[in-house]
Amino acid sequence: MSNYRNYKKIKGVLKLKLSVEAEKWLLDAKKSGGTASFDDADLKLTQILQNWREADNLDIGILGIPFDTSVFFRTGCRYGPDVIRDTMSMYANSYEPGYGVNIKDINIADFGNVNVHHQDVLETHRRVENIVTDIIGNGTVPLILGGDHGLTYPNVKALMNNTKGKVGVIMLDGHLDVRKTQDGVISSGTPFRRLIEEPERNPLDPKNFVEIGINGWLSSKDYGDYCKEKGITIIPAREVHERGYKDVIKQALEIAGNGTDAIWLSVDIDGLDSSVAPGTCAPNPGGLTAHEALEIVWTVANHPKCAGMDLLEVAPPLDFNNITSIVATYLCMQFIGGIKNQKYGK
Ligand SMILES: [Mn+2]
Repeated sequence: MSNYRNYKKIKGVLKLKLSVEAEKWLLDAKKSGGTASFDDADLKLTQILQNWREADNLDIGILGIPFDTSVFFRTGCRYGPDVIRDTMSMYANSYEPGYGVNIKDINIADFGNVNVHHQDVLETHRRVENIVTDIIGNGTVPLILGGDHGLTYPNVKALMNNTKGKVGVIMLDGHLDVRKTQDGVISSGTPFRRLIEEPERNPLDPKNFVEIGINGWLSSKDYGDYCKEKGITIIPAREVHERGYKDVIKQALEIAGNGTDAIWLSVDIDGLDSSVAPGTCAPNPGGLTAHEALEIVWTVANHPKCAGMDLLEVAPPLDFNNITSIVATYLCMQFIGGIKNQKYGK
């Protein structure tokens, strides 16, 4: 006879009860892996996350958008937010010895995921813009986990909604993302043309827009010409490798910060080389190295005008050994640490 049957027979009621020993080794399901520190000197990111509903003010708010309806071919980045969170909860500690930065005292919460409408791109974008506008309106810097790159339109629009003057954008990406809205359909390749052409208030001035990491044979000449005509600054991945990221990021911050009130950082994971970011719709051989991307994110986050970041196109079903979610986690931590350093110092 099983123990279960014995239990019922002895107690006379059917009530779930685990032993003290069994309960001790179970984690809260929402933080799976997160509090599993084997050393009490460790302080994990998940241990400093606050409940946003109870917080007075937040420096940073994490938000997931599990939406990939706008991806052309290989979908899967709708699973990005939750897998990146799981990876963060396992890997992310609160101190970076190289920078000497400790994020222990930053006010940070996870807002969870947007309840998206998988069949309706514009309705999803409306919900996202609404939520992110409110988050920024509370003085919180959003760290947004996508989701497809089309979502950068409502994300940056939310910053525009909160800004009197212009917004500059620094984007890491293998692709130009200035596609036209073909047959009325918004794709993951359209966000930046939309940001330049659609907002009624403070549209993106192409002179404040920098694309870093452009690479490969996946773009069209029409769109290259569009970027040139508009005055968008394109810094191909090979130029970053040859000039060095420090010089590139200095130029990018000057352009995105010139006459603007705020800078948005948009990271498409396919801007990174496919050796470190294979788990995405369009992997990019020859893209930015992990080192270049990590230092660019760190430097932008340290700039006083940096007001938010989105990290897009991580597609766990296309990944190998979680490698893409791990580099995504590192990029997120560079951003969190950079904002901490920007606001409070080390
Ligand atoms: Mn993109």
